[in-house]
Amino acid sequence: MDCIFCKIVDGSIPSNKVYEDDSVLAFTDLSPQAPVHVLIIPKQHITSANDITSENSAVIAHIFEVAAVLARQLGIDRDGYRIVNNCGDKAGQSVKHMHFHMLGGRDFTWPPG
Ligand code: DGP
Repeated sequence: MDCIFCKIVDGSIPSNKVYEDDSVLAFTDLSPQAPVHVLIIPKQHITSANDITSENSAVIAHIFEVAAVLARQLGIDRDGYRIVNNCGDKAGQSVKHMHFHMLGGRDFTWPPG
């Protein structure tokens, strides 16, 4: 499958990894939008949030466990941070392998753009 994030998972595209285990990988975003900008992805290819099912949802729960650990490691847990999933074209999902942006190190506005 021609998927950038699957290639990051298999190592054929390099990345700056900040966390890895059997089912989840986290790496810094190529185009950071905040002082801390990490992408947390399931290693298995899930196209978007539309494709979460009872069969694959355990990895989503695990991603949020990893996020809590990473927030502490990255030093953003106390000040706060934002976790974002863009689903589909209108939300600006450019990579069709589901991922969560973890953004921190600055103030964020609401509502998002
Ligand atoms: P989204 O627009 O929500 O689909 O976010 C995709 C993000 O992926 C975007 O912030 C840029 C990042 N990105 C795209 N290609 C690469 C890559 O090859 N390496 C890394 N580290 N990040 C990438």
